[in-house]
Amino acid sequence: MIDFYYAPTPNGWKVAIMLEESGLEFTTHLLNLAQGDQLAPAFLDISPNAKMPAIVDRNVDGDPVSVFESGAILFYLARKTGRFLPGGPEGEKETLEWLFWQVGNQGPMAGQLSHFKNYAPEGQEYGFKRYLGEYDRNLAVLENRLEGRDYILGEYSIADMISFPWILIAKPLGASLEQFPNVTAWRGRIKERPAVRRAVNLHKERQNKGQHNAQNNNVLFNQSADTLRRG
Ligand SMILES: N[C@@H](CCC(=O)N[C@@H](CS)C(=O)NCC(=O)O)C(=O)O
Repeated sequence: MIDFYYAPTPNGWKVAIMLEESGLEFTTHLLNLAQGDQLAPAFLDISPNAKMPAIVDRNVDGDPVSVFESGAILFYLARKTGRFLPGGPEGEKETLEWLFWQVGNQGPMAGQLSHFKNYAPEGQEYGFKRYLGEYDRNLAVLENRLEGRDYILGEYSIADMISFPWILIAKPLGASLEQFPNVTAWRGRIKERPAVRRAVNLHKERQNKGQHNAQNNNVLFNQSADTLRRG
């Protein structure tokens, strides 16, 4: 059994997709990020960056194994199941390149774009434009990579699972996929997978639809070092 610490956001979907695709048994622990569940000491022991997704794998010989950061979790689960991870040293190297690309580039830029589009106080045009440009730049990287390929590594893999969620919601982020036909076709192929649909619907009713924002929530939106160094 795997304990899955989750909230219904693109970063949460990445791991939900892998768990659904691989058929591993899991229990979902729904975090209320707006209320600060991610700051609870017991959760920090699992995820010291105070963010979900995170897992605790109890189906192991010996002590349970905790993993935080979506890229590390997907890699761990792909290794555990022997699935969605292209083989050989070259396959593993390319998988790591695209996992790191996502968590170091596409993810943070899309996250900031989402912040300026959905949660920042009015009048932050520069921030919105900067991150829209960066989001688009990463779309171009993906568009080029998908030229002549159905999936990022040729076959469907954890590299697609990690990159798909922030592309799924391009429109609500204020971006357009019009200039990116390869990305549009890839997004369509992944979106129709039953496991992906189940993952994206996991606790959909608990999504933040703008009710918590930078002006009314100081737990999720106005953090500083003090957030993690109290007491
Ligand atoms: N690099 C991390 C990003 C995870 C992340 O940003 N999670 C957000 C939700 S989408 C979170 O838990 N936020 C809580 C907070 O910032 O306090 C990953 O890919 O796992």
